[in-house]
Amino acid sequence: MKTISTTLIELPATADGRLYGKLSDDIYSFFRLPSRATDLLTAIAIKAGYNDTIALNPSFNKARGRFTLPQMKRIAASDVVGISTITRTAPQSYELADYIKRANPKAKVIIGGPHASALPEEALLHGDIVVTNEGDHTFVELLNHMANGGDLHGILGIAFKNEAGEITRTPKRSFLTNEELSNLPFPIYSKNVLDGITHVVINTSRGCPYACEYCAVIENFGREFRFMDIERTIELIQHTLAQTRKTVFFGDDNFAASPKRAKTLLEEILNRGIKMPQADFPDRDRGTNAAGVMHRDVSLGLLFHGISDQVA
Ligand code: B12
Ligand code: SF4
Repeated sequence: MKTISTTLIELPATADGRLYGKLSDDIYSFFRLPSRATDLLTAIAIKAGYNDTIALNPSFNKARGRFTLPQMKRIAASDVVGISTITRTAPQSYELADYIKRANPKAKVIIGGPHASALPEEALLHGDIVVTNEGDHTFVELLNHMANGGDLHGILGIAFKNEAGEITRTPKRSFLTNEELSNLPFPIYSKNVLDGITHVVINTSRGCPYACEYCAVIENFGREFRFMDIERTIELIQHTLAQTRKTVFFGDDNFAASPKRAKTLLEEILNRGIKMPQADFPDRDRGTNAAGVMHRDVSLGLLFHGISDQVA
């Protein structure tokens, strides 16, 4: 197997959408969170044997939002550069992809995330391959492809340009099952990230059974609510808290989509005496008093209620 050097990047939001533009100054500036996908994808690549994989998040550099010289060198020497996008960070991500293609033409630029998933044709104007929807398995298959060769047509859930320059989309990949979610490795955070964050994000489930028409979650992660088993979730919480005592932000699409599971999880946190630093997360309570247990007993605070709560 060929050794591959892989660098994963998520860029911060900027006021003008430029790569090195002024960083956005909004409510999210109060919270400094790790990247959504890159620390998890790094762990997944390393578990698959691609040890030379790192995630860069320039938000945590001294010059916030700007790459350091060693990071620029790393990007310029990488075989694969993966960029994670939401709509808010897409323009600067494309600017970065164009820069990488000029500075390091041999690198394969892979773009993923909710924005590229929704508009793969747009992302392919800048990257070589777009990963749509969940990338956990797709990313490993792409790295296998880079290492061993093979036919991209056999990899589900991607878009790329064929030799004639035409855009090819392979069939969608099934969403991860509960068991597959439970078997994912835990995200690997660099010291830079652990030192820089104000909150750490823990995701215990994916998908949402509702269907608010403006929401990208359903398109990206599906309507079937999938979740890690309780034991694995507790392990993830303990593993994360052993690295940092920063406040936990549960980033699940809909943490309490199964109120019963939410309550069981909270009770397990209590029963095992896990001391949670004060935390925030979205909730859909539906009469189970999960929110009450959170506030009163597990000392979790600040729920993020979606607008959907008023309209659903
Ligand atoms: C938690 C969360 C937040 C948190 C914290 C984010 C964080 N750093 O963790 C907070 C509250 C801060 C937040 C803020 C915002 N958010 Co938000 N957020 C989420 C949520 C619920 C989970 C994110 C997450 O951790 N996902 C888990 C990771 C693993 O999933 P992922 O990033 O999609 O990655 C997977 C795939 O996409 C793919 N992938 C992703 N990148 C890459 C890259 C490569 C190379 C590959 C191969 C694969 C790949 O593989 C991954 C594993 O399967 C998502 C919903 C969702 N389901 O994603 C919305 C979501 C991402 N947010 C969204 C939005 C709109 C915002 C805001 C712009 C809100 C606003 N209107 O101001 C802000 C932006 C703030 C900012 N400065 O960036 C939208 C984005 C839609 C879009 N068009 O891009 C989403 C999808 C929700 C929605 N309702 O539609 N958000
Ligand atoms: S309840 Fe929330 S996550 Fe679910 S579809 Fe509506 S806005 Fe999206």
